[in-house]
Amino acid sequence: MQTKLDAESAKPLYEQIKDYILDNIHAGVFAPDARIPSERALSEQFGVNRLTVKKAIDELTQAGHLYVQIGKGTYTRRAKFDQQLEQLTSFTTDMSRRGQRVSSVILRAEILPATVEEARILQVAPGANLVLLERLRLANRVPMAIEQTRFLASRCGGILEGHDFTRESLYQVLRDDYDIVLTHAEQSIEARLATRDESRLLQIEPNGAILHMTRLTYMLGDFPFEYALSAYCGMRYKFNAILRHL
Ligand code: 16G
Repeated sequence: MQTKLDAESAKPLYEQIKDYILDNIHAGVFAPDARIPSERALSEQFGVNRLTVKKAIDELTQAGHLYVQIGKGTYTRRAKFDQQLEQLTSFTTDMSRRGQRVSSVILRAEILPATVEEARILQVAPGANLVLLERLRLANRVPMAIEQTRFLASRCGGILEGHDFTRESLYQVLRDDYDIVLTHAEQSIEARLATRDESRLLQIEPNGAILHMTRLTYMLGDFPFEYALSAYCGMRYKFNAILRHL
């Protein structure tokens, strides 16, 4: 691993410092969520101007490899969760597969009449009862996403009273207790900035990156059942798909 800078190299010094930091992250020398040496320490170590180090750190921060905790220092960012897009899975399944402990904070749980738009999407009459469940989803206590889901109350009476969604999986309850078999979903992903509340709940910087997902999930018989709007933390997720040639 590079420990000295090469003043003769065509590569600018700040780029060489970036390489040094990235190499240390990849080699595990700078562990995830660990503080890296300060600007001053790095500038002394390499015998360069502090501004050179600052430029390297700023660019790595912008690219999502590092984050700054004001008054504390600069830390390495944990690798993103890779998620396949082809499978219809629940948050609990996705995270459990990775050995993460799932928990949720309930933000809203109530029965509400469908608006005209919701009724159109879920193919029910306007005013039909929908369960609204909004949760902050955590993996090993780290906030990952805010999910707001609406689904047909007529199919699953008493679901909010009978279950503790701070720890239970909605998809599992639907399957085990209500015989609801979810078959497929249409999902879109858009980029946007976090609102103030989202930044606070997800513990990300103000205006942090959000991957906004809209999911319409169908049950057996091809009936729309769930309409979910989710705000996933852009810095903690990466979505993958396999593309086949036409
Ligand atoms: C997923 C779904 C969400 C669903 C939830 C159920 C997206 C992108 N994903 O995260 O629609 O309500 O799983 O999770 O919206 P659970 O079974 O763990 O409660």
